[in-house]
Amino acid sequence: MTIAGPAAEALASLSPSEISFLECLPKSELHAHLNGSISIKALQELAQSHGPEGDQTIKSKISEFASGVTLSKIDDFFTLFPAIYALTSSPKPLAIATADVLSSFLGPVERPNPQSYLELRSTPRKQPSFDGSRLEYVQTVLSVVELYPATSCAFIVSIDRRMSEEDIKECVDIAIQMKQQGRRVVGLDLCGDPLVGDMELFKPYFQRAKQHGLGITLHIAETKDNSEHDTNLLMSFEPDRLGHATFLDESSRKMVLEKKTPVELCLTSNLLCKTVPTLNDHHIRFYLDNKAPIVICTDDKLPFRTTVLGEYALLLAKSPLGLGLSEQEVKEIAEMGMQARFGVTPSA
Ligand code: 6MZ
Repeated sequence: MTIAGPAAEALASLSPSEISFLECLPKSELHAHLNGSISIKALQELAQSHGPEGDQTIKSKISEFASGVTLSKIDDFFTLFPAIYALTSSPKPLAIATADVLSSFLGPVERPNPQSYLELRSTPRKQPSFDGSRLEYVQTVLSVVELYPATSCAFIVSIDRRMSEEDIKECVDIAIQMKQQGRRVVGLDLCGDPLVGDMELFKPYFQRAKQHGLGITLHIAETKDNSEHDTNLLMSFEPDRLGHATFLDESSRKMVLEKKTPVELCLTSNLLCKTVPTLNDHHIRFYLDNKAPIVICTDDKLPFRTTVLGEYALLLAKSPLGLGLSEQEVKEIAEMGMQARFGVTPSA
């Protein structure tokens, strides 16, 4: 996976012994979107073998990913996905993409890295963007996830804020059904354009998933335009983890600290989507100051060109390239990530 931008600069500033230290730390990636995490190499291969013939848009989009996307605001981010979806539009290429993402996080399936763990998330698609049903989408991803041991990897079903009630119901039913059949679905996520959708509609479905033992994680307060009403409503879902939580209001922050809800933090993603101006302004400071649980994640390493190691480098590197934390602090953060897994109990 190509690494460039802030994480690469932070990594380049570290000594060989600091890099070896980071390499040996546990890496619990709990916030990675499948279609945002595919490598350039796999996309190129998919474009050759499964892409719409002669489609220049896809080729130019892949070059754009390779040289680094520039986003002027987070809204631009969501326009990146149709080109990727055109390459994962049926079970076979979806399985190839999943295998690529898993091996990039965990190492080869026959010899996964014992220090790495991944809860991969994805939004089940159907016609017209996927040549199959939503159930087939989930089963395809699971068939690859389950090639790895349960101590390495699990799957979270994402629900997009743009979905209709019928779509939400279908996805939640699939997640519950898969869990009941002993398949490796461990949670439900809420994602997508942060300003779309009426969260009241989603609440009973997330409650139902929770009752069935699925972990709940929500993208919350990702932009400054998210209303306090939206955030408070999402907090009433009683999430087990939160994604981003960049603009959490006072009362929600208090609740997060009281409940010790782990927050999935994606440093490079926030910088490149411009929801956080500089690393020193990042809300990670709030959680560190309050000794609250956090997990360091990559979000979408295809456009953000980062890795978990690169994100750890942002913690350790001296300011302004990094946050200047001590090795002991970074180690404790890495261990917190392992504690926040849905799929494996902390004692396992
Ligand atoms: C909100 C995001 C996201 O599900 O097709 N997604 N939603 N905020 C983010 N941070 C910048 N990054 C990715 O992966 C792609 C989908 O994940 C969501 C978007 O809905 C995107 O379409 P899957 O595997």
